[in-house]
This record gives sequence, structure tokens and C-alpha cells, in this order.
Amino acid sequence: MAVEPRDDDTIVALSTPPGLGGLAVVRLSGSESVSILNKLLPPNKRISSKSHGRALVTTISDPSTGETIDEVVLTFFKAPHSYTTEDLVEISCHGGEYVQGQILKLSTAAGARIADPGEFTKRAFLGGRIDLSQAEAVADLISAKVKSAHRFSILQMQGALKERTSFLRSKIVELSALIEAELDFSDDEIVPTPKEVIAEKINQVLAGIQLITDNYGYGKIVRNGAIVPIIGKPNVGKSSLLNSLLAEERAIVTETPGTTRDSIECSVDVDGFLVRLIDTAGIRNAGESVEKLGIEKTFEQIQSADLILWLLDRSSPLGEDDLYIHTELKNREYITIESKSDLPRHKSFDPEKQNITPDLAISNPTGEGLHELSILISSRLRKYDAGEDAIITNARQAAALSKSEKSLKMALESTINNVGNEFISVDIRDAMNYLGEITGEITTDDVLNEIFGRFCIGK
Ligand SMILES: Nc1nc2c(ncn2[C@@H]2O[C@H](COP(=O)(O)OP(=O)(O)OP(=O)(O)O)[C@@H](O)[C@H]2O)c(=O)[nH]1
Ligand SMILES: [Mg+2]
Repeated sequence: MAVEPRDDDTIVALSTPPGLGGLAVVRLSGSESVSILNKLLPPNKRISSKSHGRALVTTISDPSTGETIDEVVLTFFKAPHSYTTEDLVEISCHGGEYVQGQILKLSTAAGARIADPGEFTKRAFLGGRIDLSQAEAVADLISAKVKSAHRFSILQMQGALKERTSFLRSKIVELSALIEAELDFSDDEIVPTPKEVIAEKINQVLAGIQLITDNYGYGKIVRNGAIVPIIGKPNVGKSSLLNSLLAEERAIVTETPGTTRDSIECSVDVDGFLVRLIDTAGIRNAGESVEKLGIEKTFEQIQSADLILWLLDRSSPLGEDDLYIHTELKNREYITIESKSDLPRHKSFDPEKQNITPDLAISNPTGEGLHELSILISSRLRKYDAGEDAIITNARQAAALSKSEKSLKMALESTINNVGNEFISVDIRDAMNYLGEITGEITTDDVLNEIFGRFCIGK
């Protein structure tokens, strides 16, 4: 019969990737972790409460046969001073599949249960060591590939978002106390707070929320990567630029205009940002149906881009297709690039005459301007940063903030319109609870399962 997992079981899992490696780490966490592990250790080398924070070199054996499985290093962290807030042991063993498998098998035979994905971090949350935004940051830190993603996951793991939302929530709690006090007492017993004062306090919290929300766009760029299509008329060198930035021959390059029909997306680290470069079909007012479909897709990509790289071929005349693209770029963030700078400027290549000012010139064969382009891309992406450390990086956090903002706006409107305090107080309470969703003060099992289910096993 399957045993229902409980939060107070002692759990075990491999915390390093499965497969071969020099070393592997198996973690055990829970009140029984020491007694379980001691069953596998020689009597003179067992863990006691004095072993906290110390490394112990010992052997692990199969208690039923006495066979030595491995020589290991154990590190013991006594509750509550551990990652999970429970008694926790990290077993550094040799990184062979058999050894890892045997240690897991012997631990479960001795009473541990194999951990669910993210269960160690879930226990850190349930034990009150970290809040939900910090738990999410652990997952972000593990998946961070570039500097900017790493920086924000570290800030969030250290509690930047938690502190900011807790501060805003405390302001709402004060507000709620003010309003509810008036509900409990008559006007003779308490001097009512003027509605202007209440409105001002609501506005202050709204401004705080706005500051964090403003940075969501940047948070998405940092976490999921910036969407950066390379566009231009056919043959300007878009696919060549993609290849240059990736430093590999990823897209097909030919001298025939209209080579790229379907877009290709590749992720690359550009000066610390994860950039999702998209090579697109060249835009021209011609071509047969397949090419036309490709061009339609390019226009969609222009609309959803965080930043566009627009190429102009300096070795050919500036044409109607270029001018048409320019009109499509209105109100979009883009960098204008003069391509093929190793070739002479065509005498009819005159962007300045059309009020187009190239930001820089590049050449794929010589590499001229490519480093400058990387720097320019990162500095343009940094413009999205509202300078806020408490940045939200996922839709769950954004939704909670937006619900809180909506409730506060309703409370503000009611305050201005002299609607009774009992109505205002309901909206204020809602706003408070929605903010609590970010840190996990208010949460459901479903939300927790959804968040921790996305972690890998052993984290
Ligand atoms: N001299 C020179 N030639 C280049 C440069 N970049 C690309 N080319 C050449 O220009 C031609 C077109 O390059 P592609 O990269 O395929 O251009 P594209 O914009 O992707 O073209 P389509 O996919 O047809 O829209 C090829 O013959 C390339 O070798 C450059 O910087 N200098
Ligand atoms: Mg191409």
C-alpha cells in the first residue's frame, strides 16, 4: 500500500545531477536523519549532536551484509540551523550510479522516504527560514545562465522582494487598523481620521506597488531573456549577424535575397544579458507566398520585441523597403545598424537625408563594430531597469501585486466618495492578503505544489 507522504517524514534525495561524476551529494533531512544514517555507519564513527557544522570522514555499509558501499564525507547541520530548518546531513560520496543508488536504497530501507521535487526548499519555507519569493529565487538561481539573471536571483534570495512587500503590507495593516478602529467606536469615543489622510496613505502604498510593478518588464527580460529580432530588407546580412553574435554558423547565409523564410531563435549571453536573438525573413514588397508568410511573421516579431536590431546595407542604395521598415519601427525600441562596413558606401546610401541616423556600423567578415553592438544592446536593455532591487520575475508575483493594487484603488475611490468604512475595510483587507500571496503568508497547498513541483528533485 502506498504511504501518503507527510511533511514530518525524513526525506532523502540525490542533490547533484544523476549520472557519472567525481563526487555526488545525497541529502537527508528530517527528525530521523541522524538515527537513519547512523544505522549505515561504523559504531565508532557515528553522528551526534556535537557534529553540527563539522565534516566527518567515514564509510557507509549495508547493515544487512556488512558490505562497504563507499568512503564518504558527512556534513551534519542540526535543527534549526540548516537549509531545511530540520536535522540535515549531506553525504558526499563518489559519483558513480551504483554508489548513489545504494546509498538512496539503504537510506529508504532504514526509514527515509525519497523526497518530492523541491521538497528540501519547501521545508525551508514551511520552517519559516525563507518566504515564498526567496524559494522561487532559489529555482531562478539554479537556472540562471547569465550575470543579470544571477544578480537578481541572489538579491531576491537574500530577501529584497520579501522586505519590500512586507514593508508595504505593514503599511496596509496600519491603514486597516485606523479604519477598523472607527468601526468599533462611535464618533464620541474616537476622532475620525480625515479622509484626505486615509487617501494619502493609500496613495503611498500604491506608489510603492507601482515602483515594483514598473520593473516587471525588466524582470521578465532578466529571467526569460530579451526578445531581440534582427530585421531589415533581404540580403542586408541579418543571418550573418546572428551567426557572428553566436560565434557559430547557425543560420543559412547566401547571396540570394530572400534566403531566410522562417525565423530562427537562438539564446546568447550578450554582455551579461540573456538575449533571444531572432533571425527573420527580410522585409520587401515582393516575393511569393512562402516568403510573404515569413514577412508577416517578421512584423509580429517587431511587435513583441524588447529591442530590435535594424540593419541597413551601406553597399546598396537606401530603398523604399528600408523606408517602409522605418515607419513600422515607430514607437519601438531599436538600434539602427549600418551593415557591411568593410564595403564602400554606395553613393545612394544616404540615411541621414531620410532622418535616419545609424547608431553604429558593423562588418561580419572583419568583426568591426560587433563588440560595440553587444555593449549597446546591454545598455539599451538596462534602460528598462527602473533601478529597483525588489524586482518581480514571474507571473504569480505580478498577478498578486496587480490584485492588491486593484483592491487599493477601489478603497481609494470609496474613501474619496465617502462610502462607509465597512466597505473600505474589506478592500483594504483584500489588498493585504494579495500582498501576502507574494511572500506566502497567505497561500494554499495547490499554489505550493505548483511552485515546488517545478524544482528538481534534491533541491
Ligand atoms: N562584405 C560583406 N558581406 C556580407 C556581410 N554580411 C553579410 N554579407 C553577405 O551578404 C549576403 C547576404 O547575407 P545574409 O546574412 O544571408 O543576409 P540576410 O539579411 O539574412 O538575407 P535574407 O535572409 O535573404 O533576408 C551574403 O552573401 C553574405 O556573405 C558583411 O558584413 N560584409
Ligand atoms: Mg537571412
